[in-house]
Amino acid sequence: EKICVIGLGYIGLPTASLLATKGFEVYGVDVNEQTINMINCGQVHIYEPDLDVMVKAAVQSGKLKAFSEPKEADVFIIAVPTPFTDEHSPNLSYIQDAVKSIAPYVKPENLIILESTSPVGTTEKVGEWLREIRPDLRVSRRRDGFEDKKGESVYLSHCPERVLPGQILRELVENDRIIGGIDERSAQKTKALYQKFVKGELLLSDSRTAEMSKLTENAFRDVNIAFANELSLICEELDINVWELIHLANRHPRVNILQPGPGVGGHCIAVDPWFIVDAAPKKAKLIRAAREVNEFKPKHIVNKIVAYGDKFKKPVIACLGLAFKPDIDDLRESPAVQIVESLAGNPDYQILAVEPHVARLPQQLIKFENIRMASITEAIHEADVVVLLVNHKVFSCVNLSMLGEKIVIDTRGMWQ
Ligand code: SAJ
Repeated sequence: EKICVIGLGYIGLPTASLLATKGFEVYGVDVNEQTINMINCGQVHIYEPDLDVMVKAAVQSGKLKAFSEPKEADVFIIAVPTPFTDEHSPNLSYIQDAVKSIAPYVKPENLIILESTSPVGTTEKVGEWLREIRPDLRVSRRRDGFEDKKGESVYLSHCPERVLPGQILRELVENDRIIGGIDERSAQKTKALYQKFVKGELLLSDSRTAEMSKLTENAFRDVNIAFANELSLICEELDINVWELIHLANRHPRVNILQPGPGVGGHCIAVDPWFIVDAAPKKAKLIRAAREVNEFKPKHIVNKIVAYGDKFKKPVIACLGLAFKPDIDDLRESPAVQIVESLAGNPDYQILAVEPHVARLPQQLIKFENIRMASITEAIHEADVVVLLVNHKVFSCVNLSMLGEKIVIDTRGMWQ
């Protein structure tokens, strides 16, 4: 079977290389020439544990090849980003471009799977877009699948990715998957494919429920983190140690509070709940409030740092961690980066950024002359204020004697 994977990012590339190692002939497609060249040399453009080894094996076996344009295949998997606009509405242009790019190559009996996280109704839109470009094709519709004569249809489903960055290769195989067919036959076809590489259970549903399920999973986590973040703000006012409080409350058999932090980063949890709010603004009150609490948290941390920093004439501020969560190199939508960027707006501040997982500062921080990268020991030695932004394992080596009399703001409760 030939599979064409559109988008070779954090989801598309692991999926493409896994399929290749399972014996499928895989065409990976990406708009970035450099990405294509690197993959065809057996290299990776993103960091994810063990991904380099798998991509190398897949490319060397001849089963994975990267291209800038799709090719004819039996299955098309779309794994492109779904960002949001400034108004918090979903931007489906990447998915629409992916559909346009595969349209000339789609044949009857092909299966199209949308893996990108999508607002409710997107899979149906994919079908509509395809029908507009290729009126000659019979693309399965919601609830009318069985009316199509066998052999005529293009099948369509949504199978949202659910993997956790840092554990992608394991979770890709082990997680249960939701398969939302636009119709029953599309769901069955998709199940038959995923059965060949997924060990977890394959749960069949319709495309709208599958779309909402993915958004719900991330909104659930966001609301739970917001609860912890709100507690941290309340505890600050009431002079209570929030980490101790959560530790104690969690000893109740039915309480399991998550950890507060400097905000919620990454490109999923901070984005997906807005797709629910956008679709049902009057009803999604709690989900919106959670987003607002989590978005306020980085601003609150900045205010706290500034209150201490302003006690010094030209304060040196050590910021430990830039990634959006521990032990990864991913700086996308990171609250730590947002905090550092906001501090750097004050030219009187000298900022020492410590991020052992990346070699250089990200684009949005390079322009500031008052930020430079430093080692843990150098940054702590020189700093007036030490801010722990990410609980990377390496930062647990910092002990109280190293911090001495310095002002310490531990946003993750790591040094409690
Ligand atoms: N965070 C906290 N406190 C916590 C847990 C997390 O502040 O107690 C913060 C993290 O520091 C980070 C953010 O939340 O900034 C998100 O991190 P995460 O580890 O919760 O999730 P992601 O974004 O890496 O991956 C999530 C996962 N979704 C769920 O766990 C429901 C993953 O399974 C999804 O596949 C992924 O989103 C996605 O791509 O949608």
